[in-house]
This record gives sequence, C-alpha cells and structure tokens, in this order.
Amino acid sequence: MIETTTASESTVALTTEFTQSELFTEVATNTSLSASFWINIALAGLAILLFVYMGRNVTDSRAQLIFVATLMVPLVSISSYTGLVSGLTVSVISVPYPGGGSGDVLIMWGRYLTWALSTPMILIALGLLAGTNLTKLFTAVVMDIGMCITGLAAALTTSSLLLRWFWYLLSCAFFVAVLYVLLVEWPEDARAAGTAEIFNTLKLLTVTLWLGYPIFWALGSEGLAILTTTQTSWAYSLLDVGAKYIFAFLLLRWVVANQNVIGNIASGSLGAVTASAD
Ligand code: RET
Repeated sequence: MIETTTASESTVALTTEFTQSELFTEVATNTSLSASFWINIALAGLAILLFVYMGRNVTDSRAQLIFVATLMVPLVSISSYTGLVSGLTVSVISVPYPGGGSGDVLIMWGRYLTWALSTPMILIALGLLAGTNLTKLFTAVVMDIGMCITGLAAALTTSSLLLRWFWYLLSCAFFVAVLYVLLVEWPEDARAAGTAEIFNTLKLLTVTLWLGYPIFWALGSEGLAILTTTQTSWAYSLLDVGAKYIFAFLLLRWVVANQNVIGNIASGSLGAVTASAD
C-alpha cells in the first residue's frame, strides 16, 4: 500500500517514484478500484459493437458524421480505462494539505487527458444534431479542451494548494462557456433544425451528469479528500456510464430512426461543410 509522507520528504518532486509495474499491482490489488475500471472496459466494448451494428445502414452524411463522433466516445473510453488498469496513466503524487504537510495520493490523470478527446466528440455530435454553425461548435470544443487540460493541471500541481484550486477555478470558467453554448445557443438552433425534442433530452442528461464531475473532483481524493480514491473513481465511472454510453445510445437510436430530419439540417456554415462531403 502507498504510505502517507510529510511535506519535507516530497515537495521537491512532482511524483513519488513508482514503477509502472508497482502502480499496476497497486491498482490490481484494490479490487473495488480495478472493478471501477473494468466495468467501463466491458461496457465500452459492448457499446462499440452495438454502435457499429446500429450504424450499418446510415447513409446521410451528417448522420454518418454524428455516428463517427459518437463511436469515438467508447473507443476513447476503452483506451482510457486500459491506461488506468495497466498503471500507465496513474501516478502517486504528493498533494499539499490545507493545514500544511502533504500526503501521497493515487492520481488518475489519464482520465483528464482522455476527456480532452472524448468530450469534444460528445459536443461535436450534439452540435451537429442542433444544426450549429462553425463558430459555436469551435467555441464549445476549444473551451471544453481548455476545461480538461486545466483540470489535468489542477490534479497534477504539487507546489501549492492555492494553485491547485486556482487551476480548478480556471477549469470551471471554461466549463461555464461550454454550459452557455449547451443551454443558451444550441437549444435555439435545435428548434430551428427540428431536433429540439431529442436535443433537449440529451442536453438535460449531459448538463446534469457533467456537473457531477467538478463536484466529485472537489469532494474526491484530489480535492477536499472527503471521498477516498476508490470512491472518487467509482463516482467518475458511474457518471461515465450515463454521460457516454447511455447518452450515445439515446442519440444514435434517434439518428437511425430520423435520418430524414438530420438530412434536412443545413443551417450555418456547417451545413455547407457537411453538404460538400456528399
Ligand atoms: C474537472 C475538474 C476541474 C473543474 C471541472 C472539471 C470538469 C470535468 C467534466 C468532465 C466531463 C467528462 C466526461 C467524460 C466523458 O468521456 C476537470 C473534473 C469543471 C465536465 C463527460
């Protein structure tokens, strides 16, 4: 097991040195933690097979693009969780405590890194469904990437507690921009595109579940440490089930049944972009 150390022993290094095999063993011997990873590997695998099957007869180019973006979500997820179980994308770092001192914490930094690829895919799929223009899609995607990378910085900062939380706030600021596009801009676009009903269902699911991530970061082992690493991991893993697989299934099921509606969306500059692919 990983021991707690004092500040003086560990402030010099970003990480406490563990080999990849040691981290792999650390994860593997914690049955509950590794179950929180393996459950997602299994679900992502099933989702990939199901979505490929569901998309077999999709011919409309915008619908195909939605399929590819959405299929990337479980593809990135299976890679992400494989990184976590193999000990490749976890580290033990010395996190500063509010009262002084510090403690070694197993950080699942691979999650934040891979979110920078999976969450833009979710937004691209939602934007295409809403009939967004390129400006709004670009805004949502870059703000979202900013959120994930500053979240990664928050998790990996060891120099000062204050800076960890400053990164967290920066990440939240990026998140607000994403929420603005999701809650204000795209619902209007979706109304014009005739996809308001499904868009609003998916928007509600997305906004509700996505809000859970910063909450669990704050409560979890990388934040206030009210939850243990295993509990934090389960929280993220369960949020992932809804935000990725259930979200993707609902979206793709609707797209398959409503290709004609998708085919008629031609708003903004993205209409031209996808039309030229025909
Ligand atoms: C962090 C911590 C810093 C503040 C904020 C966060 C938000 C994370 C979100 C993650 C969503 C992930 C999903 C993954 C699916 O593949 C980085 C936890 C705002 C919203 C949906």
